[in-house]
Amino acid sequence: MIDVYVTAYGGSPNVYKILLLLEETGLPFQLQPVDTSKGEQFERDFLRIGPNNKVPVIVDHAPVDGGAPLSVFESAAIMIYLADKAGQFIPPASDVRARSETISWLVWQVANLGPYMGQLFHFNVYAPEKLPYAIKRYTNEVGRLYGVMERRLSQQAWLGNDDYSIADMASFALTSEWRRTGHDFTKFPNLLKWRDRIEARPAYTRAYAERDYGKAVIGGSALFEEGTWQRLFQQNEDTIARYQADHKSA
Ligand SMILES: N[C@@H](CCC(=O)N[C@@H](CS)C(=O)NCC(=O)O)C(=O)O
Repeated sequence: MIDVYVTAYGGSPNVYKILLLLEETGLPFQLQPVDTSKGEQFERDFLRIGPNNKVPVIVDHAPVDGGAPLSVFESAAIMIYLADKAGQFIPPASDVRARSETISWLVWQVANLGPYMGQLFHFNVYAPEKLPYAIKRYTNEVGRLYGVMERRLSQQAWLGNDDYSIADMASFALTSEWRRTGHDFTKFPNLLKWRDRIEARPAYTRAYAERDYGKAVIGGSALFEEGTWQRLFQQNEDTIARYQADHKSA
């Protein structure tokens, strides 16, 4: 059994990446909600498995070496671990070219599309002041990144190599947010066709619509509630110590 630590209020693209993969592979898993709006990601027990105080994190209770439960944090690392375990959606180590292409496009997502979209939403939606320079800067950069995907997908069906892989799942999971970025998608026809192909897969429906996680509050107006906004968007180097001092048992 694999425990998957997820946001309690649903809606996290980084969590959906993992659910998409698990639903495709059929590996047994169960969700462990972490209420990041209340600060549960700062608790000692969680930090032992998720030292970056973010979800997703997994704990595999039956790792292939037969040893103690094994934890993995960071969505890309989790995807590589699970795909290797299942022997699916990532080329094997012996196929050096296809594997390195797949990992390049996976890392491209976590190093580029994810953080820049995150900043764009922050300045568009969550920032108390509307800063035109920041909004323009991140809108431009996200547009550039859509262009990078569009060029790749005009040359081949999938981002990584010849087959649907963890590289596609990772970038796809950001699609739930695409409607909110304000870009003109008529410029990215191949990207839209790629998205439709993934949405036609039964694993997509299971991950997004059938599980309780998919049915939870999407995006969460909860994020604007008293204290939550500060806990999520005003973190600094003192946050964990302050939280643990205020919650002695944590
Ligand atoms: N680079 C991380 C990003 C994970 C991330 O941003 N997680 C968010 C939810 S989508 C989170 O746990 N936020 C809680 C916090 O920042 O305290 C990954 O790819 O796994």
